[in-house]
Amino acid sequence: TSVTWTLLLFVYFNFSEETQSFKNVPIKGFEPQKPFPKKFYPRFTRGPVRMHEPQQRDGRIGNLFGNQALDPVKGDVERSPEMGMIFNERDQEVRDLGYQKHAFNMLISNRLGYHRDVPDTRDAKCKGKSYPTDLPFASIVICFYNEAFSALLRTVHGVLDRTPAYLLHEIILVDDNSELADLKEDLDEYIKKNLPRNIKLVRNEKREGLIRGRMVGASHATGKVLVFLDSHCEVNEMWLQPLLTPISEDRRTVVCPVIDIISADTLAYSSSPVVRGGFNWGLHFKWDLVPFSELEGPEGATAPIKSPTMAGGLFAMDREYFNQLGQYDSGMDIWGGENLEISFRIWMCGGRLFIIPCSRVGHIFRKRRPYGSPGGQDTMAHNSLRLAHVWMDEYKEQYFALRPELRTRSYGNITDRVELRKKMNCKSFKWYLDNIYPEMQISGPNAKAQQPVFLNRGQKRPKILQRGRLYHFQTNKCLAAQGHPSQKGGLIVARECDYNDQNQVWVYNEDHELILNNLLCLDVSETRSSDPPRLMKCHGSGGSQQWILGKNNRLYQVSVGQCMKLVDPLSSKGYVTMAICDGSLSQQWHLET
Ligand code: LR7
Ligand code: MN
Repeated sequence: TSVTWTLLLFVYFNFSEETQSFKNVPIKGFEPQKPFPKKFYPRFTRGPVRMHEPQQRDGRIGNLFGNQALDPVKGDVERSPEMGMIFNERDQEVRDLGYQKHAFNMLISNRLGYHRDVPDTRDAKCKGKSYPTDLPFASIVICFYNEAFSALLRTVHGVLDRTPAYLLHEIILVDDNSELADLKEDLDEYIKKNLPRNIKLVRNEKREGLIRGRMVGASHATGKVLVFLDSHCEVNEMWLQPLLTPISEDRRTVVCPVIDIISADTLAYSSSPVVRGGFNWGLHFKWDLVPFSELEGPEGATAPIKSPTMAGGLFAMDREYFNQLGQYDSGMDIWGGENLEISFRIWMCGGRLFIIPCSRVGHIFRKRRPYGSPGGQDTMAHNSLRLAHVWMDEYKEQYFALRPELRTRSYGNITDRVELRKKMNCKSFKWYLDNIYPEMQISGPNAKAQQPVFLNRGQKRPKILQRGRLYHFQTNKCLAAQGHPSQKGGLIVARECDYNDQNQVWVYNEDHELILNNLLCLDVSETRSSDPPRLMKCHGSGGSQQWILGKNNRLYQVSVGQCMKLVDPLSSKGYVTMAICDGSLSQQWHLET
């Protein structure tokens, strides 16, 4: 580790000067912009882009970092806080359109390019482990619908960069009838020109959804083991061998990596705690803490963890076993439910499901799903109904108790799936609950409520770095709440500084939050970078509440990529807005302690 860190620091310091001088280039180009093309999805650069190699600035990829060597963990807010800086209208367009279509910061994703190193988040004990060399070959299936081009390509290149070539039988990309022009027009050419021959692209003629989409992918696969990934993932060091090993020992073992978090706002990659999969009676997947009994044993924190369910997107399974076990329920549409269905089926029909702590894969966690189903149906309800009727026996009543309106809803024909269950002699749902998920409680008048456990970075309180007034140089005013400082959604304004007013006291902490009077966080709109900042409940997940007190006294917002500006220095209203950082006086603030 220390070697890696020295290296990182070396690279960082070596290029930080260059970074500075380069960052000035777009700023001085404040001349009127050329009209930008209709298509905001930047195309790929011609030719392969190799790791740490300067990315070509050919005017198409919109990469302002041009000749700067790539920071190995670019996207990390601590290391390059201004990765999402907006320099012109086009950047803003890319950012806003990205949030609209993909619910993450596409501007940063594009600037990262198709290669980046990710921090090795494995437990130190994993690094000393060795794995057999004669492991089964893997076919990786990645199904996508309207994915951001750069996120998809980073998923593919991440696999190519961090998987031993001899284990990688093929990657099968399944385009689920995407509409985005670059996916339709440029992807074939990119694959042909830049990727090895074992990267294949299959196109669905109509939208099938991720469940039938994965079945299509699996039907084209010829490797021994299937590995499914979402189209916005980045695999970590040594991710595949720990997954293949337990499968090679017992083909009825299905395994999931630990899913690390890639921030939707900053694309920063961070470690997840080791948790396991559960569900609630609404048939939603949830994360549970791992019981101590599972963490015991000689291997300690690195041993596979028995998991009642999987999240759904990232897992590996023997291909023949996948077929034998009934693939997926092809009557399920678009999104939802298939993850619990396959989990129940694995356990009830003689298989096992584990989370492998030494295998880590990052996934972009968005705050909303950016697409619907073609007819606007609630496919999650449809799919959950099917799985309840096939697998849950009398316990489906628990679901209906929560969703009484679904009791009479039709769910299509399930005879094939019921047959399958009979043919394989699968155990009862009661057996599953008793033996695999005894923590699950049957709700009733006396049942305790289950405490949901969410994936987050723990409950630690961020350390306070500074406390004081946010002073505007040009006007000698201070930043304060327009109305009451505890009013959620309230605007902020610059007004006469009052040194006795607690409502002008801001706290700046190590999570880069700005908290007014210990109450609310300064926040910006996710989808529209032109909206003024507001006071909101602190959510602790960065992005819209991350601020950097940068050079030239600027107050920079990480996910919007702009600086706080006083709209009209002469007006007594004191309105503020987010604007392209230009170093002007109206954008200069100082946190006075
Ligand atoms: O119609 C569609 N066609 C597709 O090909 C809809 C989606 N897709 C693709 C999509 O582009 C993506 O690559 O299918 C993949 C999964 O869709 P997401 O990323 O919108 O799903 P999600 O990450 O929001 O949801 C989780 O639950 C889903 C339930 O159906 C799937 O099982 C997802 O794979 C799953 N994702 C994960 O498990 C990653 C970790 C998330 C957690 C917790
Ligand atoms: Mn996903």
